[in-house]
Amino acid sequence: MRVVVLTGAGISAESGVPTFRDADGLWEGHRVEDVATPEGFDLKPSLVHAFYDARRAALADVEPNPAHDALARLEETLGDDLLVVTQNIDDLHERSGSQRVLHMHGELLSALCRGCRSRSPWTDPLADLPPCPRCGVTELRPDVVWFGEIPYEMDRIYAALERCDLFVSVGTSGAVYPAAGFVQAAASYGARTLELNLLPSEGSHLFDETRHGPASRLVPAWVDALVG
Ligand code: BJW
Repeated sequence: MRVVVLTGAGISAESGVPTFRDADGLWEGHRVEDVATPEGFDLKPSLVHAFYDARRAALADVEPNPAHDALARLEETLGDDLLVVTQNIDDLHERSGSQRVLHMHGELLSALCRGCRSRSPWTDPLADLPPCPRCGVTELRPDVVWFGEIPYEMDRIYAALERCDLFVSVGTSGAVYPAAGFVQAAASYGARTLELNLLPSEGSHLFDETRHGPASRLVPAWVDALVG
C-alpha cells in the first residue's frame, strides 16, 4: 500500500512548537504580511531575521513526540511506499528517524542565498548578515516559502499523490494552498483520504474519514492499526 502523509504545525504542537492559527499561535504577535512574505522581508529584514532566528534557536529546546515517532516506525515497514510531505520547517520528523520527508515550505536549518540561489545548511543567526558560503554575497534569507512563492518539490509531491492508495493529513488547518488542495488531488486519483486533527479543519468535509484528537494519540493508534 502506498501512503502519503501531509503534516502541519499541529503534529509538532505537543513538542512545544507553536502552531500558526491557534490561540497563542505564531501569527498572534505578528502580521503575516510582515514576516511571511517576500515584500515583508524587503521592508523589514531585521524583523524577519529576528522572527526566524528565534524559531531556529528554539529547536534546541524541543523533541519529537509520539506522532513523529509513529511515522518513523511506519517508514520502517513501508519503506519507499511511504512519503511524508511536511509543511513544517522544524526538523522533528528527521530527528525521529524519518528519511523520506519533503519539506514543501523549506527548513529552518537552511539558508537561501538571494544572489546565487544556493541552499546551505544553517544553524546560526542570520541577523548578523553572514556571507553566503557559496558565492560570498551578503544576501542570505531564511530558506522558507513565503506567501506568493512556489513551494518546494511540487512535481514529486503530485507524482506521489497520483500513485498513492491512502492520503492522510495530520495537524493542519487546511487554510493554505497548495497543501490544502492535496486531499482533492489524491481523491481524484482514487486514493482513500483520512484526516487526523485536533479539531475539524477547514477542509474536513473533503475527507472520507476524520478522527479528532491530539496527534500524539491519533497517529500512533492509526499506525498500530495499519502495521501492528
Ligand atoms: C493539532 C494539535 C495537536 C493543534 N494534534 N492537531 C486565494 C485562494 C487560494 C489560494 C490563494 C488565494 N490567495 C493566495 C493564495 C495562495 C496562498 C494561500 O494559500 N493563501 C491562503 C491564505 C488563502 N499560497 C501561497 O502563496 C503558496 N504558494 C503558492 O500558492 O504558489 C503558487 C503555486 C503553487 C503550486 C504550484 C505552482 C504555483 C505559498 C504558501 C506558503 C506558506 N508559508 C507558511 C510560512 C512558512 C515558513 C514558516 O514556517 O514561517 O507556511 S504560512 C504557514 O501556514 C506555514 C504553514 O506551513 C502553513 C500552514 O499552516 P498549518 O501547518 O496548517 O498550521 P495552522 O496553525 O494553520 O493549523 C494547525 C492545525 O493543527 C489546526 O487545525 C489545529 O487544530 C491543529 N492542532 N494542536 C493535532 N496536538
